[in-house]
Amino acid sequence: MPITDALLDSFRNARHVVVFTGAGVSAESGIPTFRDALTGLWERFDPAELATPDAFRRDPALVWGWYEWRRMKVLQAQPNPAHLAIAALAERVPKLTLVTQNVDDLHERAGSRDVIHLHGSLHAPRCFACARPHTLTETPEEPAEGRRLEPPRCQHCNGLVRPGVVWFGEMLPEAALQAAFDAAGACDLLLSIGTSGVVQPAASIPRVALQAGAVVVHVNPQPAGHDGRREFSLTGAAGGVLPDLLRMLGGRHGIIDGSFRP
Ligand code: BV8
Ligand code: ZN
Repeated sequence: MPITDALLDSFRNARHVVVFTGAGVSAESGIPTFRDALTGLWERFDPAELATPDAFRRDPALVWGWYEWRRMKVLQAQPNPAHLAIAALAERVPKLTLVTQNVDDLHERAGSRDVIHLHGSLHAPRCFACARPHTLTETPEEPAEGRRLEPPRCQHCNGLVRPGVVWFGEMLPEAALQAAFDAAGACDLLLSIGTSGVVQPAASIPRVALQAGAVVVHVNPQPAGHDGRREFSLTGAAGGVLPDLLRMLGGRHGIIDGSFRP
């Protein structure tokens, strides 16, 4: 569906916008989504299997190797025009709350502030036993196809260090989840970008906004919900659709050839 004047008006009149992102917003930075089949050492695994406390107990080196491989990919990646457009949009609207399911830091590296990470971060490892934070000194140099890698040990209790992400079957950080639901319930417009809307409770956030009377706009190459009244589906890659949206919103800020021109 094209970006209509009615939709642009909804953006212009919005006092509070929530931007809710999934793996698709980082796809154009070369970060595989969860839909993309795993490769190399992990190709025979389902991500939802690997991203569990049981998988880590069973084979810590397999799981730690996977996360260090992902952390390496993220450190080698750059924010893409979608991340930049979201950071620019925050300057264009009175209030913007950015909620992400992603464990990368590409939103922050694009200039977004106060990003709510529902599922944790690749850059916040902690001890699996005593939960104390652990500082990773070296930059991961993982072979392209990945490898098993023994997790480091906790300096305090010698426990195994685990990635600072929320695994399946684990509770989400209470404050982040509450802040996300509060924002969804109070916003005028929610932009849902690059998510398949499968993983709960995060996947309920767009519906909370819709039920609270907000306009919901999905950005995804895969068509999503669309009733033409308060729910819209902009089908396309976020790195193309979002700069277009910002350009059409016009005014001071614009994204020119991928880099933000103040
Ligand atoms: C919990 C961190 C309480 C780790 C992640 C209710 C019903 C059914 C099941 C459940 C339920 N409640 C809870 C569950 C269980 C489970 C769940 O939801 N399972 C699913 C599989 C059904 N939820 C949990 O376990 C949650 N915890 O409920 O705790 C509890 C506790 C104890 C006992 C009982 C209850 C914890 C869930 C969090 C798991 N951790 N990530 C890591 O990263 O390794 S989830 C992870 O997967 C991501 O963070 C993200 O949330 C999800 C992947 O989804 P997306 O981001 O949407 O990505 P995906 O690849 O799927 O899709 C990409 C999309 O982008 C596609 O649509 C594609 O078309 C699009 N796209 C592609 N390119 C582009 C694009 N879009 C735009 N531009 C492009 N260029
Ligand atoms: Zn410890």
